Amino acid sequence: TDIPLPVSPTRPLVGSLFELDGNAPVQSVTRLAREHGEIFRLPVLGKDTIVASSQAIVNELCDERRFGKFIHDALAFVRPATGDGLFTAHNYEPNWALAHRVLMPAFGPFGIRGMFDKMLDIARQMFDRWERFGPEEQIDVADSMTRLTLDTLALCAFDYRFNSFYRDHMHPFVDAMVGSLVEASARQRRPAFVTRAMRRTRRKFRSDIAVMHDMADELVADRRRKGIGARGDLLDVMLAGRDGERLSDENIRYQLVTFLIAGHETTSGLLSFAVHLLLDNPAELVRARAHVDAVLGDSEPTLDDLPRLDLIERVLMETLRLWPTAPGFSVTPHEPTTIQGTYRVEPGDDILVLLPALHRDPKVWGDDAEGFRPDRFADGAAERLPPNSWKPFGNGARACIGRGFAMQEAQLVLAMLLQRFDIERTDPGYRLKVAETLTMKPEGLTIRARARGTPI
Ligand code: MNH
Repeated sequence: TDIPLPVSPTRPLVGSLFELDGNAPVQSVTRLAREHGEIFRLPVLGKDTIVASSQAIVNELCDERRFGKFIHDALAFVRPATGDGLFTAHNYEPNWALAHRVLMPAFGPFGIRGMFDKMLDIARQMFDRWERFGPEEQIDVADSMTRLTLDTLALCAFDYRFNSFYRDHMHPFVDAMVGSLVEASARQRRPAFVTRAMRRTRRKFRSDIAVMHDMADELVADRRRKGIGARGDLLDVMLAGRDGERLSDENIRYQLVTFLIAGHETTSGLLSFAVHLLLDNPAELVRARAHVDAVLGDSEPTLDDLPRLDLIERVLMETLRLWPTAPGFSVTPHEPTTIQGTYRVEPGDDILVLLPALHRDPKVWGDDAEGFRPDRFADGAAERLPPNSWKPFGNGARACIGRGFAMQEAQLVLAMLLQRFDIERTDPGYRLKVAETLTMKPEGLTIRARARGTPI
């Protein structure tokens, strides 16, 4: 059954390039998916991506006996920065399994519990600042959350303080990171010969990456000077190794840059979308606030409070359903096979699991798939969903290693926000605009935050 895939309208050579908005590729592909259905072929610049967006199909793709992670272009172009670090390593590269073994325990429940106080440290910095700004200041939510998650990641992972809340301009690492990610993403939509001719752009890309690598190397050198093992953070774990297994200096550099990139943009987007969705759904905001008050009262959250803040966890899960901030991941089959017994695919085919579409599959989520209803995940309801309906953290062995870290941080921060502030939009007519880099974030979302209990 060698049935061709539905093909989206295409032009010679460039394929569907012009149907994709370069600043919003995921949102354009999601619109195309609505037209072309649960699986279709998207040709761009002579390369095809097979786009999958229903639970029935994704459920097959998540069978690791048949399919595994594929390093699609968007990731391949980031490899100059992150090499065979966990995120961008091919399955067959030995450093993936090695780093996975060495790092897993540090990201497990016990490991992240030990990071709670550092998460609290940075959260306090952000909220104290909001409080001192007073209720008239315009707060750019995504900007604030990005400072928070970057500082949290660096403090927890390698005991480094970016001090983003104490500076106007972000740390040079951030400019270098944003610059290199923008260029990596542009390369997907630019023929290789054009990139080869753009000497200045290539030089800038190389120097941005050098800035990030130099910073990683400096962190390692600094730790070696101060002594390995006293802190027990991720950097210690990587430098000390585990059961006689150790990562190379080059690989540690790649992991550091990987954590800095993968570990903050996504969580910052999650927190920003959560704020947006709660403001859009005042009844849910009131409910979430009452829940936080009931669990915490006036006390600052502790580690032991988190399991009892279950509604906050559901708010975050529902936020990730509607706005999965890492909007897709790609797989390829181990052997030639057919999907749904119909669509023929081969090893090396790029099959993209398009999360914003999967997460709104009406067969799973019903007619109100577009609605924000955290109670979809109440009391074990998530386990009763069809398998592989909700995949914001990817799949199987290659799923997100930072899931527990991100959820702990986001739960703490959202609970504190609701506990400490009344928030409102500065622009009541705000319509959601989603900015895309490798990840998605709400753009132009600004709020005013009034410390609760202060007179109006
Ligand atoms: Mn994270 C892999 C989403 C937070 C570090 N992450 C993935 C994948 C998704 C993902 C999806 C799978 C990608 C693929 O298959 O190609 N990650 C998220 C989301 C959040 C997130 C939505 C926050 C919300 N991730 C974090 C944090 C860290 C992190 C925080 C680090 C501290 N993620 C990783 C790493 C991988 C990964 C490392 C690669 C894991 C592997 O392949 O072994």
